[in-house]
Amino acid sequence: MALRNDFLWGGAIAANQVEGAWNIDVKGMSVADVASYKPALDVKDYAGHNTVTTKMIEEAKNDESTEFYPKRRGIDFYHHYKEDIALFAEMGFKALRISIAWTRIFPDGEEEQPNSLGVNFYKNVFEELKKYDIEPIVTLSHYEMPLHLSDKYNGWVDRKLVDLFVKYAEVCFKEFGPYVKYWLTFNEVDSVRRHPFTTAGVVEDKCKGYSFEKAIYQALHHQYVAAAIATKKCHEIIPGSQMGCMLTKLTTYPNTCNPEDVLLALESNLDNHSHADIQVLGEYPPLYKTYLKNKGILIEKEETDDLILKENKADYLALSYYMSRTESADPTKEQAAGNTVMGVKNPYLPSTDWGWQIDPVGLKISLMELYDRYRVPLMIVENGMGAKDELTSDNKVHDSYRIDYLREHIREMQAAVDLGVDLIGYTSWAPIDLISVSTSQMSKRYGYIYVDQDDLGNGSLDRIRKDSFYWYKKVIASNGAELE
Ligand code: BGP
Repeated sequence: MALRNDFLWGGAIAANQVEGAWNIDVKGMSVADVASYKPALDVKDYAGHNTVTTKMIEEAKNDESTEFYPKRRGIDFYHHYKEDIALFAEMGFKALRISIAWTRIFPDGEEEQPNSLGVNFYKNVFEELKKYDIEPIVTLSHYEMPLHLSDKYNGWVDRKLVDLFVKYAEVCFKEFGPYVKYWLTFNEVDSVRRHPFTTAGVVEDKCKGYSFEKAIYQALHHQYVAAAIATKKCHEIIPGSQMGCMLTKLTTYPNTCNPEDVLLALESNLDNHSHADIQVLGEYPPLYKTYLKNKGILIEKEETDDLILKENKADYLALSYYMSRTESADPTKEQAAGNTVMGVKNPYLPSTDWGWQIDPVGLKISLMELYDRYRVPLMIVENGMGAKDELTSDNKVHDSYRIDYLREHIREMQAAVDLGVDLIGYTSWAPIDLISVSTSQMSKRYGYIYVDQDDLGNGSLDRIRKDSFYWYKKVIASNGAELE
């Protein structure tokens, strides 16, 4: 079985990691603008490094530099978007996943009227994509909410955020509806649990009268409700639109057939799926409800919340997939890193330079699992390999390791489609080098296009085609048939 003829091949980027221009054209500060450079991030301790305090935020606000806050400069897509989109078009992209920076539309999140300069910027980007027939896939919130809403309300803990987000979403639907059919609400909504500040603006030392843990689950609930209301508005405002939800697919294996290992893996997978259950199936799963109850966490809900979730399910399920993880009941087992998660080292899998375990078959397993469970179209909206690239003296990047990674994942993706999985697209992360979410490094490169910039922001910002650029071009032209 071949991939569908209208298969959405392309790439995915996020505003906070590419745009730069953090303080111009009336843009407000976002949570990403205070994310510091962490070159020595210990991949064995992601959790510790995700702690964000009010003091750290205040320090960042008083520091104008972009050197230690690299997401402020990104790769200056704000001024290079025409050049970058032309390169994506040269590769034959059918789709580009981008996100809208909420702070360009509502700088503080609470203004009465949207910022026309921000609206115009995205209209220009969409016009440019249209020129090349590239379908935009747009995420409304990708780790870039207004910092003001974190400061004032402790982010999504406050119900007020639901209304503010819906207002922002409505502006996007009205302004960009003529260009955009495919939407996503929250990037990796499950990540509120792993990095609550980045995803939901929640700061531990601001939790007064409630626990940090309660704050996290409350924030998640508000995001689910906001996503459901946004889905309804999207359908009303843009006929024929498709609203997806997005999950970090963290497929977990048992380390052995010891039932204790199997149970741990099951719990981890159920936990991961619970976020999609709420958004695609429209309700909190029973086991998840009991889990929260046993933890003593009572989520504050409005009377109509359950109905809102039930009536406004996601049209499709988008996922990011980078690695798999393994669980063991034996605490002495060696650990391995992953996408802001840890797990037991899997002896069958190699790892990237950042210690993420490479598992193409895991992608096939993930797609089978998700399609069997949800029966809605799936879209892979992130998959890729962060690596240290070397630019040769004649301006080439021979990134055969990246080609190998992507080839094997695409192969397994096709194998899942052969088995009957309904897959509508694949946008790899990321088609162009950008600033890493977890470490804010530039040197963790994902692109088919090399960007001449180092970790401290030195460089010409020139765009250079890597070997993988030519390879991906052939993959798209052959609709996935030519992978070698
Ligand atoms: C995903 C995020 C992306 C992206 C990617 C790679 O979870 O949605 O924004 O950055 O991870 O992570 P990193 O940048 O830390 O390598």
